[in-house]
Amino acid sequence: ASFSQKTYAARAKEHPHPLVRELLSTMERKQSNLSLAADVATKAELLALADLVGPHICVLKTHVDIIADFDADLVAQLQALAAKHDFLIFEDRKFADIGNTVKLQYGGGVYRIADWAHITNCHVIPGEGIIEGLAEVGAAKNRGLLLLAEMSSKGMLATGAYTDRNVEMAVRNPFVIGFIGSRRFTEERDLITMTPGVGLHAAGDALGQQYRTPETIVAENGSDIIIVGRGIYGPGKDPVAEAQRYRAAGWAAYERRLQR
Ligand code: 6AU
Repeated sequence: ASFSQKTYAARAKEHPHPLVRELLSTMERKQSNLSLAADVATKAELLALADLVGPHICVLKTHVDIIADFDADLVAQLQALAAKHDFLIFEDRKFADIGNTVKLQYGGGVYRIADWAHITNCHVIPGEGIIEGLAEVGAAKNRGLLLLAEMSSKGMLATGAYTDRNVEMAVRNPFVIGFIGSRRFTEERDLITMTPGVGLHAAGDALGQQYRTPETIVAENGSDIIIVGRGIYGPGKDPVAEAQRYRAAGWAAYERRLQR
């Protein structure tokens, strides 16, 4: 059977990568395939949002370079919240340089991403060396990498042969745990898909973002995790109520997929 037809619990038991076992069992335990995209501008806002929404998510997705007052204490506090609420941390860094440079960007600099982010992601535009460079830093720390096989935005160029090359590279690199994209891409090994551009509130934004529903993404396309940002914390929204709504919608779509 397709991995999409198996429960997260069954996949957690069989998965060769310890980080993915942890991720899938967290999803099962919390009955959540929801990741929050916390694109807020300050440390206080990020911590407050993570504490409020934490009980409802499996993964907190950050863009730490947006945070005006980033410091090491933010990382310590995020790790404490991850332990308190039982979620993993995904720094959405979208590395895109040669292997030697991304190694330095991932392990060092101001953010020291590999020290605290369970998951990060990259574009494979430079070729396979980017994966090898990131793996040199992250593999020993039990981290995992997602490849941007597709994007959610209007006019994006990650299509066709480019997407196929992402899938080939993912299959042969054990540091890669899956994809950013709109669907399940392969049955070669149990690579996960996390999908951004999920919303029940709008069709898109003024800058090219496009939204699809949890039903389309999880039940029909076989993706594993929905990533939701402004649909949860946007203007006038109650983040806890919206997180509960997206979590319920994502989980219902997963249950419908298992019935198919
Ligand atoms: O729900 P939104 O539109 O408020 O936020 C979507 C989030 C943002 C983007 O940086 C990110 O998802 N994203 C990504 C990721 C996760 O890599 C890829 C993509 O194709 N589209 C996209 O929106 O934090």
